[in-house]
Amino acid sequence: MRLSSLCSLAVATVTAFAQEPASPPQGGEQKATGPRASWSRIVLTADDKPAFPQPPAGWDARQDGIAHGKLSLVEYDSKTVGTRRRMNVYTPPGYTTERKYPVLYLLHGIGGDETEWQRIAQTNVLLDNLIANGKAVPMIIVMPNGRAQKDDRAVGNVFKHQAAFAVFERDLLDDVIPTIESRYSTLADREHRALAGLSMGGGQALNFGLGNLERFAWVAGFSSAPNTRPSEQLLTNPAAARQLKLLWLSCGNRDGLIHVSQDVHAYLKANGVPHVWHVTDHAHDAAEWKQALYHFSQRLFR
Ligand code: FER
Repeated sequence: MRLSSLCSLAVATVTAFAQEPASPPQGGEQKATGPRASWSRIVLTADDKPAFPQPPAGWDARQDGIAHGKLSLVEYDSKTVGTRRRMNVYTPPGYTTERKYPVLYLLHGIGGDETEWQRIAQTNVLLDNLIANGKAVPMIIVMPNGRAQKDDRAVGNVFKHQAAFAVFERDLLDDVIPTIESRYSTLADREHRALAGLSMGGGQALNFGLGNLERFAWVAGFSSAPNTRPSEQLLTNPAAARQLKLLWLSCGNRDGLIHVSQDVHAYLKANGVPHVWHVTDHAHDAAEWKQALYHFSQRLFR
């Protein structure tokens, strides 16, 4: 599926299949402990502003005069799903087994798969440019398929795949990460392992990252979807989040899901948990996620 059509598809699908209210609920009024509302009226607060400037010219253009990393579609046997699954892996320019690299696990949205990040953000181009300019640490980026079910293609009513997005916690921890750490030259400790995602993948990254602080020291939700656990369940012990090197929330101010991230930001702020809250003028779209990855990846593993 083309991501450019995801937003309208998601809205249409929610209306058609998920029995969401025909008129959106009032933003900011949903209870933090109940299931999260879906697309809602946008109510912005004074905190909802950019933490970073717009990327400079050329940031997303392929440059010929620099060293390039490599993309590989990697197969692995998933004990969790009982099938052979695929992930897209970026290795940085000059990747060598004589060094060990930190790893960013980067998760897609509800209509995506292991190819989505590459298609919408040209992950390799962004990272090649940042690494060439010394703005990002050379890292491996793993883009798995977050729909942990036997047929993991993004076809049909993708909102029916929500349970599989939760099952993916086991696939990630028990299958994906061990596969990567056995086949690549990695720094295999929490301080060199990051988890981020967009929308449905943002919810996964927050749920799994904050639920497994002993595994991840860098956690980011981009435009996180309503699969994000209510804040009190997401982070039962706010003091424990101080072990994180970076906790990141970002969203576009034209995104009807911004209430999800606003709730988490408010909870973190009320509990004194350090985090980034980066709000741009984008909607629930690729432009938002691309610049989020650009800014987030520069702050990783430092
Ligand atoms: C929802 C609306 C949107 C939802 C998920 C999404 C789980 C995900 C959107 C995306 O990944 O782009 O109500 O519920």
